[in-house]
Amino acid sequence: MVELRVPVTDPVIARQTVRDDYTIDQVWEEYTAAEHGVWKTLFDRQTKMLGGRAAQEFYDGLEVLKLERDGIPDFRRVNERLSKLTGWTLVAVPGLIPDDAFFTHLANRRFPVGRFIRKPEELDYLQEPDIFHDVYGHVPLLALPVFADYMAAYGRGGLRAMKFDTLENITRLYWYTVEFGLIGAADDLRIYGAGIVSSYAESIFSLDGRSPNRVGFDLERIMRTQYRYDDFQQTYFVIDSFEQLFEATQQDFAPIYARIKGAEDIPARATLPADRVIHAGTQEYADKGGRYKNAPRV
Ligand code: HBI
Ligand code: FE
Repeated sequence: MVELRVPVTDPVIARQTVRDDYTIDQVWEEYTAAEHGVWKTLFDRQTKMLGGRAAQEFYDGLEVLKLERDGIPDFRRVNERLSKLTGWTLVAVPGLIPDDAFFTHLANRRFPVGRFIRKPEELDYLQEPDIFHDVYGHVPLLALPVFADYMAAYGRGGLRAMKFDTLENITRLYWYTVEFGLIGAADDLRIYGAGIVSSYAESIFSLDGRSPNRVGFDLERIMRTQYRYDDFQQTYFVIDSFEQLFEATQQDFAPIYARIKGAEDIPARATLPADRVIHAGTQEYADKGGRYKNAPRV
């Protein structure tokens, strides 16, 4: 039995004994009609709003995994399809879990998903990753082999980073790619980051907003860049392809860590002379004090 870091309001989580690897049972039968209703509302709203904004691979993943509007997915059904495609499975967890447990799951191709779903009165903002963020945001791309490989490599890299004491740097890589990444050419940018595709307001802000920078992907640069934890990002990094992302992990990070240990952090708002700048942001949103809840349209 492990100690949870968060208060548990989901009764199906509260009555369970959490395993040593922080997993619990999903108990899909016990989601209420109201909980399925929240999923439907979010799924419809987000899919309509995304329109053509997300990467094609995201839509392909939704379809091949049969993630639909009808209600909260049953992991047993998703896993039948997902495991055949890329060897990944979903496991239920109570919420945020410790970094080493999280990385160990990823390295073994298990994606930890919060069992609970947000309340109807918190559709737009919540601190913890819930089942809508985790499944709608993260799972479609796990059906894509090259992205599935990237995520597993990230898990291994995370465990290694803990030994190098560079957890902050590897977390930035996850943040600026898996959570908040953009993909494509300057005239056809798309979203692939889970934190964006599962957020109504950030889907618009990240792609069409004047305020944030949009800059070409550079692994070492990203590892040095500070990020916003509780508001829209000030810079989004753009990959050309998922192959580029995976290939960037196929090198020894030790020399990179050695270099960046001596280098200064890069502020979240900065663009550098060496950057491939796609859009130089005005930073007007951040300069006015930000605040996710009062999100502007652009
Ligand atoms: N736990 N359930 C869950 N989901 C996450 O995304 C998560 C986590 N624990 C740690 C963590 N993320 C991050 O610290 C890592 O990306 C570094
Ligand atoms: Fe996430």
